[in-house]
Amino acid sequence: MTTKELLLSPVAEPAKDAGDRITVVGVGAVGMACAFSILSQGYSSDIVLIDVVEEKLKGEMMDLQHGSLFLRNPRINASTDYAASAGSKICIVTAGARQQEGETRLDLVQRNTDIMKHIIPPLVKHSPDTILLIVSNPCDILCYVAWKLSGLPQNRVIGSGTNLDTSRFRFLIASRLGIAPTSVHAWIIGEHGDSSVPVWSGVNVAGVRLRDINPDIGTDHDKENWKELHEKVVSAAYEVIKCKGYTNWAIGLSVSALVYTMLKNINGVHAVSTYVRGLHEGLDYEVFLSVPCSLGKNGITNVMKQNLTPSERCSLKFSASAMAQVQQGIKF
Ligand code: 6V0
Repeated sequence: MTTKELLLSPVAEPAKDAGDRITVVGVGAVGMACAFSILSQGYSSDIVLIDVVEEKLKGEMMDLQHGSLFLRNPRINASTDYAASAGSKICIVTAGARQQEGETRLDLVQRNTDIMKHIIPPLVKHSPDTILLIVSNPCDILCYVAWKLSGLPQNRVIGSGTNLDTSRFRFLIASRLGIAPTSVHAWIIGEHGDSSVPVWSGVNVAGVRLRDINPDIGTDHDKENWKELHEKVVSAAYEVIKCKGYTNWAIGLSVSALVYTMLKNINGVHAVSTYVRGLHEGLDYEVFLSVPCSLGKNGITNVMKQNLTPSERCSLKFSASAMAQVQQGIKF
């Protein structure tokens, strides 16, 4: 008899898994920040890493496994074979090229569409009931691409979208006011990128709308120039990339927050990229853009119809037409 047989007296077969498997495709700076964020906060006990670079995959898997004692005894696997991802509740896609200094997110579109063609079909084959959470850029357009490639319903193809931009926005407003970011209620919607839309008309603290006390807030006429905070949100990624080469921690944390609300069926409201055709007046394009959505086990359960001002609606429409134009040039 082996030591194991001498020690353990079997009673029943252990269950195959814990039912909270999350797959992360792409073990670059962003994928690993997502995985680390999910694991360190104990949101899932079963993480699978997928990439095409075998050595890197093995190194990342081993490095995380060696921290198991300080996590909550999660199961951490890695493979180049998508069969390892079977039965995933959520598949987070972070694989692909990233912006180099001076490049916009839209510059990446065809390169990353081609990569999606290798990733989405096998993911869905092994996890037909999964929720796809697209993080690779340009996030909104790749979400549309993933929706087309996967054949999944709209509620189960989600882009991390402006959840991150919203966090940046709330942080910047909070810093100016000297209060906590969680106490500032503000939304960035539209493209996760240069044409994102700050919903200044709804920014409030404790129910006090800042526009009621400063009617010019967010406009060119505002003497206090709050508008610059949105400009800082738009330039944030460019600035971080200039300083350290890539962004990863904030996106990792924002993705893990989405995973938490879906896996635990919380129905929390986040700005994520979803199919928006017909949602607001003038949104006549078949595109994915971020709007506040409630998220649960079935993915997107509701879309919040915000009371946008005519100028906010116009900006959102501009975002949509920009996405539609880029989509026309995609080769599937
Ligand atoms: P990275 O560090 O270069 O990692 C990319 C990873 O993808 C590498 O490990 C590659 O080996 C892997 N990869 C490439 N092709 C495939 C494939 N066919 N199958 C599986 N794996 C593959 O990039 P980084 O992690 O910094 O960025 C990844 C993506 O996230 C880029 O498109 C970024 O632009 C995007 N980001 C999106 C953000 C968002 O808010 N949505 C934020 C930051 C970055």
